Amino acid sequence: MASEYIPPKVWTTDTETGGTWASINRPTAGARHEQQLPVGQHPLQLYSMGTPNGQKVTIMLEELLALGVNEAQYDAYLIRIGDGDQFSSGFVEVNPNSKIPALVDRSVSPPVNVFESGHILLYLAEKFGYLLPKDPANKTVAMNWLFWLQGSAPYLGGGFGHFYAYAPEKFEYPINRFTMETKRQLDLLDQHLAEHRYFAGDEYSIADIAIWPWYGNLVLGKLYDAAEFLDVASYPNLLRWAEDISERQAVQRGRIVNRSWGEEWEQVAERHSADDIDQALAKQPK
Ligand SMILES: N[C@@H](CCC(=O)N[C@@H](CS)C(=O)NCC(=O)O)C(=O)O
Repeated sequence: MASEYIPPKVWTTDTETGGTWASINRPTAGARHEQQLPVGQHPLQLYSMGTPNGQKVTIMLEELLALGVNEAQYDAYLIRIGDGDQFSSGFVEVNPNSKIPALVDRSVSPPVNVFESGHILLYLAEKFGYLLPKDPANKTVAMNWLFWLQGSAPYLGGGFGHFYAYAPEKFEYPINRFTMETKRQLDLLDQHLAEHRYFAGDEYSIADIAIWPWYGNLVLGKLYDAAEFLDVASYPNLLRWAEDISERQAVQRGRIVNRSWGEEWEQVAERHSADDIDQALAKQPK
């Protein structure tokens, strides 16, 4: 299998890579334009988009609200990453890595900036004292799987998803490589869930909230349209867990916040009160 491409001595940015997302990629970090972020009335300000990484945080916030934590009220503003909103000066001040989700906790003075979705889950779990096991052994298990997700999802998203769904052509080598790894991950999750109801045992936790938007959506056919290709029926325990979690009200609410695609009823571009989500869900076809 000969490749025509011979890497130059020094890579430069003038190569047209093509594919979805290519137009926003640059080899430099930092703000590209001046614009401040909007600020709403609630203690927590979320700047995000309803991708799997964004869904983690909105599901977490909806779970906290369902538990009666009123201090978890939040304003969620849509950051359109395809339009480069993550490169505004305001966003970069909150997250210098220019990736959604980013959270500002304005209940404390000075306000605290939190980035990296896994860290946002941990920050909220610790702040409010929910969704992270109290027992040290179970907490360790939850943290194992939370860190696992943060390290593993990029192979699913940046690897498999990119080459299967977004790349300008279907290249066999990377699709094989990342399908192999994705199926290994699915088998790992399936084996763990054969023995446990949730990732940290009997207790639903931030580990499940982190993993579901990626691997739950994937096996339910809601990510990359790849359920058949990956033969997801061969992971019955993972499917059972994914379906179980998708029935949670907070998951049904959180997954549609900051969403700008899909069915019209499920696009809650911004969330400022529970009513924004209630109104969308009321339009859901029965
Ligand atoms: N490790 C980060 C990953 C965040 C991430 O990759 N966000 C994507 C959307 S899912 C993004 O903002 N991409 C915009 C860009 O790369 O310019 C996290 O978990 O928060």
